[in-house]
Amino acid sequence: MRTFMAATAAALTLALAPLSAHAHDYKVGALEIEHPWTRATPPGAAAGGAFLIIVNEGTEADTLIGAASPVAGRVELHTMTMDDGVMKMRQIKGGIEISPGDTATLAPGGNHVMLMDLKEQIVTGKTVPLTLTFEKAGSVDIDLAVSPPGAPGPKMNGHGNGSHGHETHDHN
Ligand SMILES: [Cu+2]
Repeated sequence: MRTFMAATAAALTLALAPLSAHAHDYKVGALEIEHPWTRATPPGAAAGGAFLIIVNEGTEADTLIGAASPVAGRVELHTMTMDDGVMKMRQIKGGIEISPGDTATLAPGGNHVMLMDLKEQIVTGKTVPLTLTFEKAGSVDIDLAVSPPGAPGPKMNGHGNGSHGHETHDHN
């Protein structure tokens, strides 16, 4: 009976998987991760930005403290600032805090996750695994959807943004 129940549960999980993949949202603790995406890279590119929305539905602040991906030698949290009219990126020390009820938007031109020392080319239409680690909620494995090179936003309705590209700057 136990085996039968387990098998049924597994079958149900499989049946539901395409639905959750389509929604492309993830949950860890009180945090909701929405629309994670990245851009296709040219062959030999050293780095690429990854973007997502984090909604804190809980009653305590939490902080995105790190990330990792099998396609990257290391993953950093970055912010972009204007310096003498030039966009510059720098690493965010101490992570990205999300207050209760708040939304952190990681998007081109602003805070983002940076995949550094890329081990493989990121190809349009595939997905890239990424593990996010939060101070309180712990870790969650997500898949980044891959948009074409230079895409201003994830490939979906109503979520485009007019920010400038992120593909031209240099990390070396
Ligand atoms: Cu960056």
